[in-house]
Amino acid sequence: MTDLKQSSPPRLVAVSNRTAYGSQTRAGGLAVALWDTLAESGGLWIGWSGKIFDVPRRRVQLVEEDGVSFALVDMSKAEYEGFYLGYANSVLWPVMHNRLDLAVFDSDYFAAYESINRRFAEAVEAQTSETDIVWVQDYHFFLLARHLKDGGCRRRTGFFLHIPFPAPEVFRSIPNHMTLAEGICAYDVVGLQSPHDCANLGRYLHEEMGAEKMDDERYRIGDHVLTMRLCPIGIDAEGFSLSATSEVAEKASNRLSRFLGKRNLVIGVDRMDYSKGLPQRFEGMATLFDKYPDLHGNISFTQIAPPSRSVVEEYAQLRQQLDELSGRINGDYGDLDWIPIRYLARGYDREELAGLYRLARVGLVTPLQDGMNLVAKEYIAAQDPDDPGVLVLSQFAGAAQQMTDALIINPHDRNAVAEAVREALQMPLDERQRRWRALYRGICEQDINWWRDHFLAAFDTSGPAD
Ligand code: ADQ
Repeated sequence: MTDLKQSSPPRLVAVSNRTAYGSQTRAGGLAVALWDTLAESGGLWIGWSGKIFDVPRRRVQLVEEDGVSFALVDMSKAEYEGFYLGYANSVLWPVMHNRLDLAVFDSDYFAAYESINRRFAEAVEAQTSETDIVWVQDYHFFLLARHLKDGGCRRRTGFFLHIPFPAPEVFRSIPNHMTLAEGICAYDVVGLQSPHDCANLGRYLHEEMGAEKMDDERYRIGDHVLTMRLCPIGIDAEGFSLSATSEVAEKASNRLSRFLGKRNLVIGVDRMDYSKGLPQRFEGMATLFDKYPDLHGNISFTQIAPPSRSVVEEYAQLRQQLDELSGRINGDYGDLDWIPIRYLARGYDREELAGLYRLARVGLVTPLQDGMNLVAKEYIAAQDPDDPGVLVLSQFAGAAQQMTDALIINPHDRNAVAEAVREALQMPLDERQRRWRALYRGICEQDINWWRDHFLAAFDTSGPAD
């Protein structure tokens, strides 16, 4: 068994594609939770430098900021295209979100993925020691621990998957799925967002790798023991709640209020991504306007969705689809003094967002697949306890497994979306308060620090049975 009973805590080493180095927007969330823990343990954060060079370079730049050390790895243009745009975002992202139809299986992408995972493993080996805990973030690095082991490097390694783990039938369609699975099995601890993800990975490992379940969390695969921990990510609920009444938040909220007048605000906030179900959400709102003419002129649906990964074709197409849909719906239902859908293709800073969430009578979070969805939690944290809004949440967001007091809907069912928004708009104050209190308690109990501690505590019990 791993022995962590030493006088000082082990040093934590985080690995992620992007680090928070030099970031102006570290406020809240994962970056802060990791940063605090790294600073406390004199830790190190390894990630991509953000720089792309025409030719491959093996440089690892060592820098420091606010008590945290960073090891920043460069990529060549070809590596960035094959690893990041290619394998990570055109194979793994679509497949893990159940969109096999969008996956582009190109063997050059996989070669780039392997090579970058090896490069990062070499950086981990060079920059860490056996007593460190190496915590790897997300689908960019399924193979990192495998490469460490193959190079004879012994480290305690954990991996957290921020996105869903799909049904084994879907995962198996990736040509290199067995290599990825061997990658997963090389970690000591694997953290997942929802019970559904745990069930899917558990079944896959049993069927493909012959994994035997030892207890609630541990699987034996050959002579290796893997701890699979259910570890839903949270937010800094109290901090976010405070920021919703900050000066910046109130300024943003006042600006929007002036435009809204007496209309109720229904808000959506998402990265522009096909997993977020934006066209379906727009159609759901069109159904609402169609069924309930009494709402015309009385509500405003505002969707904030800054473009992301716009060089990947599917993302550019989505942008076009949303432009067309919102134009059509506004053309069909709008009037001289009413724009039914306001669609803003840009981001806002966290405090501004908090103010906008607080102003909204309904928070509409309807992804088709989502590992967790932090917007759902932020919306709840931002509400006024005396007069809270209502969260309408997709059953396919990891958050739905925890946030059962939201109005849970199937995002493919436009009628269900319309009816839930209608119900939310009509919900009596006492029911809104009761639902909000339960939801707020939940996000405070399992906040971002709980998430970090719960994951790292798995190292206390990981390893073979005594
Ligand atoms: P994402 O898919 O990026 O992350 P999500 O959890 O929805 O998703 O949001 C992450 C953050 O981005 C939130 O803090 C949110 O406020 C911010 N954000 C979203 N839209 C924004 C906008 N329009 N303007 C400004 N900020 C915006 C992945 C997984 C998720 C999982 C997270 C964390 O896909 O399922 O919840 O990681 O594990």
